[in-house]
Amino acid sequence: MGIHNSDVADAFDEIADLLSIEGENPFRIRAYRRAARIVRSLPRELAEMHGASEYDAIPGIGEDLAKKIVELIDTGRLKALETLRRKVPPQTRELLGLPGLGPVRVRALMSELKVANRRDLEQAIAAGRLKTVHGFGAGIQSRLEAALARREPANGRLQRSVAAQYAKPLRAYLASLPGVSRVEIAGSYRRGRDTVGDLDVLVCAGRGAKPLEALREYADLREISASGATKASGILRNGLQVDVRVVPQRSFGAALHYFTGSKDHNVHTRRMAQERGWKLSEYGLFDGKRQVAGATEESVYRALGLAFIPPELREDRGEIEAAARNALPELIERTDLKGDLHVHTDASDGMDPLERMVAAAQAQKLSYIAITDHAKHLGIVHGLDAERLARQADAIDALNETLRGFTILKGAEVDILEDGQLALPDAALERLDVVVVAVHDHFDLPESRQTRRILRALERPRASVLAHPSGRLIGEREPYVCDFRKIFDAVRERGGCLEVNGQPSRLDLTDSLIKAAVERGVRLSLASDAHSGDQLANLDGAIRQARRGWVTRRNVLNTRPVAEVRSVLRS
Ligand code: DGT
Ligand code: CA
Ligand code: CA
Repeated sequence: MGIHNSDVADAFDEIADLLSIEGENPFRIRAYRRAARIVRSLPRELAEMHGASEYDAIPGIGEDLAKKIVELIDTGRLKALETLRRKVPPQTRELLGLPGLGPVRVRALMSELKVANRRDLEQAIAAGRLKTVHGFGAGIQSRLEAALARREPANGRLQRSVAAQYAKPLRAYLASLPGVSRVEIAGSYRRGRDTVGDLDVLVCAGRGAKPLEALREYADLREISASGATKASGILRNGLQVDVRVVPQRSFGAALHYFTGSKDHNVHTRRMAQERGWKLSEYGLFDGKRQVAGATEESVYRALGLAFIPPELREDRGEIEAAARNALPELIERTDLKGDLHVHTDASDGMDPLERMVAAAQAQKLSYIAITDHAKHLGIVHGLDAERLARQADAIDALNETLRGFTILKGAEVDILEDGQLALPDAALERLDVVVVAVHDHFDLPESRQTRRILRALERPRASVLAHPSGRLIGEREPYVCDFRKIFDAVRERGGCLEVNGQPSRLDLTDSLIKAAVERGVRLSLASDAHSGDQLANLDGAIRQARRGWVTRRNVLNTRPVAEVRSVLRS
């Protein structure tokens, strides 16, 4: 209990930011960033592993970082970070979030104008002092003014995967308490949204049980903000709000339904109850004083004449009408996936060698993966040129000879250049089974140019999967703007695939775009984009997002056997 992986990752990211403001060695900074990324997406809790030697064995975590992880987990503190914070205060670090402000500029603001926080910056702009600093033109100044005036949204939503690191142990803790028979995390978390605003926790407990008292003792809890007989609210150590409600068995299903939401879904189901002269609330479905249903969610839906609606669909986007006609889609499940068409190795920016990625895929019960390392291009670290790609293909052919019941597909992830050309010539791609194409720069082109660029890339004979199609990074980068209808049509007509990227910070094809794509007959590839064996677990996130987009196994190429995948992508 105590330190979660996301805390370690946050600490490393903070160190990287502070070192960069200090103008430290870029290799050290990159090592921290890389470690933060690895740790954040590690499926196992570091605190449950066995200390320095095991951390050291994680690719990307060296001896020094392993020691820091031990220090943080054992003491809850990190001396190196505290020393840095004395030099660069947190408010100064926050300046890095403003448009155009990288570490170099923040350092210049500190040293030349003594600007250490937003207020200082506002005053410097108002006093006209900013233009005296080298590198601060009129353009950046007006962008900064606009951002400061907006007071920045800091919208406070957390990646679901980060919330999960807190939700899972909290659930286990509450479930272990005496008298507690069931615990569910409801709300947007249960609906599988890519981000959550807070956690809504339901505890089923009998009379005499005191789970809310035990909640106060919970190590991850920073403070209790409100507490009553059946409900408490608190803030977890990472700032995430939790609402915990204690519910008796006979109401548990109704409460689970109510607090799972969404609000729109609830409003619609409550109206259906009213049309029958009943009342639906978090306590149950009632005909006057008589309880009609409510011990289980199934009983609530059944009484309303509806098939059970999976939580991912509960957004009032037609699921209630479909449930009434018994015509809900048979949503895809993780076990439907036979392969993964977007996987990296240490040949480019991955952590694990080919053999280890294969072993990890076999452990995930997959029967094929496509190795899609980055092709060489400006700004891509260790990208493969045609020569290295050919050698990797040879290695894959050789390894395939030794494998039974598993196939490695040859592939590459190729940049779509600004003009729609690909970063490698067609000839270099000829031998590959899967060519994943993606935008990695020039995110801010106007809509028509961005669309044209992607359409041009899709015309190339070997381009088969459009990867992370919107480019957003949750909380970091907005999606690029393009005409998705045109892109969907192009992908369908060419017989290619649109990717649902399962990286927890990406999931950039939103649920509604997925639904629109499927309705237009576009085939999907659900991909982990794994950069280490562990990250094949990203497929779970892709599944969740796809389910929210009404996806069935028939919409997804990598539910098909490898021979079919090959022939589809070849034709
Ligand atoms: P979040 O936390 O912003 O990611 O989204 P949710 O959906 O978890 O929303 P939250 O935490 O405000 O409330 C949890 C559920 O409680 C919500 O999905 C539906 C239900 N709920 C909350 N407020 C209302 C309301 O005013 N009317 C109805 N019918 N249901 C509500
Ligand atoms: Ca919530
Ligand atoms: Ca809530």
